[in-house]
Amino acid sequence: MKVLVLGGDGFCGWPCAVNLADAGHDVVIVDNLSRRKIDIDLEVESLTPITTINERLRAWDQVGGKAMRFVHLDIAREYDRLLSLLRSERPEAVVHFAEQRAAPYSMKSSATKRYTVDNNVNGTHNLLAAIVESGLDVHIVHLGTMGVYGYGSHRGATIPEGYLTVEVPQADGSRFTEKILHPTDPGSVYHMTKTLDQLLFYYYNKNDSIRVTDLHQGIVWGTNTALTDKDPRLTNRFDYDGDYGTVLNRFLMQAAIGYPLTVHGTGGQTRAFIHIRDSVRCVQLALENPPTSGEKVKIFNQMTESHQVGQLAQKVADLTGAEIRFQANPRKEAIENDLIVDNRCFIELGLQPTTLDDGLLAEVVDVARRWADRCDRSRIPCLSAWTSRQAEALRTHA
Ligand code: NAD
Ligand code: USQ
Repeated sequence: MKVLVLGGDGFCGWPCAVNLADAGHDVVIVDNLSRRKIDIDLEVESLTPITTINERLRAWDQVGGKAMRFVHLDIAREYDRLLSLLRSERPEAVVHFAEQRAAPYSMKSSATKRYTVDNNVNGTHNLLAAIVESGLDVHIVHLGTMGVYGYGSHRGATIPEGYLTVEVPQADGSRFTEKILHPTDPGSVYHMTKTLDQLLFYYYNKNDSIRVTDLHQGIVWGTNTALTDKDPRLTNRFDYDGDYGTVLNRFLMQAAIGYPLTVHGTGGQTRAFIHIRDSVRCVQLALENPPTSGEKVKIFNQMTESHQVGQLAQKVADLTGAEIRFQANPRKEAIENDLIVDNRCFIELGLQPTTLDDGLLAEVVDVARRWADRCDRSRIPCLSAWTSRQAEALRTHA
């Protein structure tokens, strides 16, 4: 099928695009390369050396992959070009990765808060409005986040896949049940944009019957897939810095270079995780199992396991001998939370979860060791504070 991959030059998007091309789909990558520009602005680089998008595509051709095309376009700001692209390509599906995805970056300043909201909300809305204006029947597969549910106390309840069945008491003592979107509880401006995306999908699905699958993805770890490993020019990015690096990849990279593992607070935070290989597989499964016409937004929890941050650090320390260092938490977040997640949709579609114990942790440490000399240690600390109170705690405990 013809698929536009919005944000196909990014960490999740690039391995997904090559996987879809490898599966025989006709892939057009759409990206404004803003992620590469943010690296320049922050004066940091992917730990792994990544080639330009055009070099990636040439390499993909040379290893015999089904050719992909690239369109440089900003989906949040170039509405008319986005509409023309839809009209000329007539895709059956659009996979939407094209958002500013780092919580710490979104909390750096009012400028990055505003950029994150403008970019993410406008981008998603432009896509929806353009699909309606084009008159095409396009299935949107969107990368959302587990963070929409929030990490407060779920009081031991299992988080369902998007919808919650509630019982509403009436004044006369009777009750009725209803299936509603699970209440949202964002923990950063970035996570808030994903909760706004959810409402945009809900509305356009109701009003215009747009078919949407929203993937509530956990923290992605790992770096390459079998396909991006085929040639060094296809190598995926590896973010390790305090703004874009995510917790498990950071711990593995810190262990590789002999930097104490940076646990925020007590390490009691529990989060959902998924390996990049499973992330890529889930997107393909979602694409190939679209909602039917008139079906409400499909929501899948795209995660395979939950772990406490402190326990992850201990696991990495046991594997590598790394030291653990507890730090003042730059985020305003619960000290500890439970997280039990229903992920049956993907399991029923055939996903075979990759788990932390599969030797893949060691593989990431090896990748990080290979590129250790590219690491700028001064960029490891997380300095983006959620409020002035957290900023003060960071200064006091520095
Ligand atoms: P990334 O920053 O590496 O990739 C995003 C890509 O989108 C970049 O190439 C960027 O240049 C592009 N982009 C951003 N705004 C754009 C715009 N307006 N127009 C065109 N292109 C634009 O991020 P990622 O880690 O690949 O994440 C992709 C998606 O998956 C995001 O929506 C993110 O919220 C979601 N997600 C990521 C993770 C994770 O752990 N990385 C976990 C859960 C969900
Ligand atoms: N943390 C540490 N030490 C670190 C880095 C982080 O203890 O060095 C802690 C944070 O305080 C937080 C947890 O680890 O409690 C997760 O942080 P993270 O940066 O790994 O993940 P997060 O900010 O939630 O964002 C990432 C992606 C985002 C995606 C989200 C999925 O950047 O795009 O939406 O994971 S989820 O966490 O399920 O919401």
